[in-house]
Amino acid sequence: MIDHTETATPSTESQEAADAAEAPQLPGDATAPGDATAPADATAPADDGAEQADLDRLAEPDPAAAPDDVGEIAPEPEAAAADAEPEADTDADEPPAVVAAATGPRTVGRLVADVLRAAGVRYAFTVPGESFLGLLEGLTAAGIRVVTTRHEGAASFMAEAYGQLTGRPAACLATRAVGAANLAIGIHTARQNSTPMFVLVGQVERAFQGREAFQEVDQVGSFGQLAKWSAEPRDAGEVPAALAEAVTQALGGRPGPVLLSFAEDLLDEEVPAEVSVDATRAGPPRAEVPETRAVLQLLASAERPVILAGAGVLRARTSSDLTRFAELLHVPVIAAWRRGDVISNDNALFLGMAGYGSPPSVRERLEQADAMLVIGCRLNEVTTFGYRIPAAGVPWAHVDLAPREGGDGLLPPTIAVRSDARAFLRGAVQRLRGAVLDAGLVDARRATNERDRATWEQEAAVEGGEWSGPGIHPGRVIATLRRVLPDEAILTTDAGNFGGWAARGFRFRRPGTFLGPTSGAMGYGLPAAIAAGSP
Ligand SMILES: Cc1ncc(C[n+]2csc(CCOP(=O)(O)OP(=O)(O)O)c2C)c(N)n1
Repeated sequence: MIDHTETATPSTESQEAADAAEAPQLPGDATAPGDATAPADATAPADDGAEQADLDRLAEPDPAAAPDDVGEIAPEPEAAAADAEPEADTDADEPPAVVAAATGPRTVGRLVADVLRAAGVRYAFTVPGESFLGLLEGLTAAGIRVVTTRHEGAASFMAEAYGQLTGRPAACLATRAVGAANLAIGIHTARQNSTPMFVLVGQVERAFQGREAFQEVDQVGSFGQLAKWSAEPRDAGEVPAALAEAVTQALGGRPGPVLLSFAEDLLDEEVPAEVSVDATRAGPPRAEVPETRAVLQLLASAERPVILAGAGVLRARTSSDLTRFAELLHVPVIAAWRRGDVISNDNALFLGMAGYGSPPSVRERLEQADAMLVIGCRLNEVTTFGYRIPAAGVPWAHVDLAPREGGDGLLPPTIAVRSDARAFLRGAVQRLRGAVLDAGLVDARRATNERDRATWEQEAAVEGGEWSGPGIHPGRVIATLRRVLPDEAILTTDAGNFGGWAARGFRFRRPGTFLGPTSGAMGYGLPAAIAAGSP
């Protein structure tokens, strides 16, 4: 047994592409990948004859082709057909409507619930406990569906999985100390997965605090430290500011879990009718035109550039834009660890997933890059093979909600772009449409990409080879799953050497079809699958 590793080295042999099958829509999202109709290959640049040296046009693009509001660019008809991801933040899976709008004074529990609902929370996962009954009542009244589990660990994983899959935060709730401590694994997972999540825990009534009362513990100072931010408001007057900060922290910048601890008696206290909390959030940051131009020049002028793409692309529902971007520049894409569904693995430019289970060609290709775009990826230890990617001396751009700033022995990017992945990609694709690349460079890239793809395909096949047992050949299991599962099926996993077989051998065809903990937490797979199937 190997702690925290998934280092299986599956044997190799070719793997047939699986038959596509009719599939149910992604649960909980009416505009989910099931709506997709075509791979994103319709927007490749024109024929080679048009590809002549004209990098100046990258430097000075037609202003009309680069509107300021890049997020508003309407997709072209063929691009729309290729869009495999749902629009972000759809209300299609609307759970129960608000039972009764709160008019007049509200309890703190109801105020909390109303703010969560306004922040986008539709589901709360919990093992109910008596220390937060006031909050449970508020949730139902506010129109948040409460799902009960048998263990708080599962509740926290379900909330994380729901947030990871939909981009919308879910909540998990637990009773003071004993239940709350069980949420720890999911809080940690949400932190490492950059998933927005609200963690709400009951606390000992205020009159008894400080005496090591029944189930009393410093929740903010203990497992609250696993969260991105945590607080325990002392009285009703502190609650609005704490809620506003919780929303900002959970959804702003690099998203993450926040923990709020409430004394049982505080939840039942009333706040005046005029008390309100502003839960509105500013839109995500967007790349400036000169930044986009600099990134395009970096990739266009390199010989062996590569794109390393992570969860930020999935969260922004912008996989089809990434595919288009890569195709326009002829730059291959490698997925960050556990983000293997970031673009279709059948795309000729996809060169595998980094991290545990990856074949040697993935690391080699990353190390050979002479320029790199890292997008929507925090460059964690596993993805970077121990912080060795990007390699020293290689120019690289980091497009992220929280681009790396350097420090802690980590190399800063050559170009840091604080931007939502979708905003960057849409702007960049728009600029690239009018640009013309050097024909010789394009030919060279095509040849290299074909060779690299063939190497990866050969190394990443898992079905063949000897298997002396026990049980069934794991590679066979993965290959069979690919054959029988519809493209829209969502695969979930947790930690263990078995994960290496899926990491290397499964072929994702749609974004939003994989859920896994970058925390390496065991026990995630089943609750995540249940959450993925939430109605
Ligand atoms: C919650 C949790 N506990 C412990 C670990 C450490 N750990 C990682 S893999 C593993 C063993 C997994 O065994 P199994 O599920 O049988 O899969 P295998 O590795 O044998 O394929 C353990 C204990 C962990 N990652 N998460």
